[in-house]
Amino acid sequence: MEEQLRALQEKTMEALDRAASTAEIEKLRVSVLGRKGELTGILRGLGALPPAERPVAGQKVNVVREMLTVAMDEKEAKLAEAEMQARFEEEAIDVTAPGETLHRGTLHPLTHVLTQVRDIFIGMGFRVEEGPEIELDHYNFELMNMPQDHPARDMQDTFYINAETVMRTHTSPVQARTMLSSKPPIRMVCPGRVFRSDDVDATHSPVFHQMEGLVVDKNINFGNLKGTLDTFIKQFFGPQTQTRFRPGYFPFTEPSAEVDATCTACGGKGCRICKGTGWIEILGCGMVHPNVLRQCGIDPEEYTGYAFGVGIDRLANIKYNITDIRLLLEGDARFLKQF
Ligand code: 2NL
Repeated sequence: MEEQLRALQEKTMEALDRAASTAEIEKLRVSVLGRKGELTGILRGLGALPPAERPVAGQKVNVVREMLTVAMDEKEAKLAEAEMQARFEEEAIDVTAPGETLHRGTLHPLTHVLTQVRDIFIGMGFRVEEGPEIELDHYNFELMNMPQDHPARDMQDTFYINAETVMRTHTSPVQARTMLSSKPPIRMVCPGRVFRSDDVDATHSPVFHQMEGLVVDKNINFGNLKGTLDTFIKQFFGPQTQTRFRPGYFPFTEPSAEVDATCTACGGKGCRICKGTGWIEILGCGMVHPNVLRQCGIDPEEYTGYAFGVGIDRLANIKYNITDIRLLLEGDARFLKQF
């Protein structure tokens, strides 16, 4: 029995020496000290000894059990420490490593310009109104002083949905609806997408963006129009910008004017951008035609008004020196990232 015991002790110590992980030690613990382990087997075997020898033998087994337990505990503690260190190293995060660059989204240049323009007019007391992109011919043309046979209708190539329905060619119908549904004073701007049957090139697109403005009240005159648009242009392009009003023609205004600003590239001296003139055309405007007021339910004897229309795509092109309208409408991230 003693021989058996010594052999087991030696074998176990050697195995313990070789053990390289806590898992191995756990296995060893079960196979030697466990309920069905070898040492327990020896202890059970004591039943075969004469009763007088049993206590001494039992004590010897217990001494070995004690000794092996301590040895296993110590080695296990050491290995557990090493295993934890290894895990720390493996799972360590290098907080000084450079991060992955995340690309931040930006406002689309059209959104940016529209927001600026809108805010300038809100600052002057205008309300912002929106309306449908699919419109009745009646609102888009008829009420705007362009009846069926009006030559001005040929000026615009219109997408017709059916005989009486069109894709709006300007945002004027939004203003017609406002005049029909409310009383003066009216002071409003209406931004939105408009549609014309144009082929795409650097300066044309079948979809583009417009903002129109309308003021109707008693005693509104051309001076009010000039002051408002001059203020808008100076706020948008900078206080050094000059404006000039040239006579123009629109069927829905009389008199009508085109408004130029001093060239944003050369400041008015003349350059390639303004074709040497020093001026860039910004928008169209005029006093609302009496026919338009009357058809929209407003008495032109009592009230007068002015209106204007500005292309948002064009404003963005001028502001950012963009020479091709397609860049604004195609959503190429390499272009848009710059804003
Ligand atoms: C342009 C010119 C213009 C208007 C739009 C308008 C609207 C109503 C009554 C009268 Cl309800 N006029 N709008 C007036 C003059 C010019 O737009 O070149 N836009 C890009």
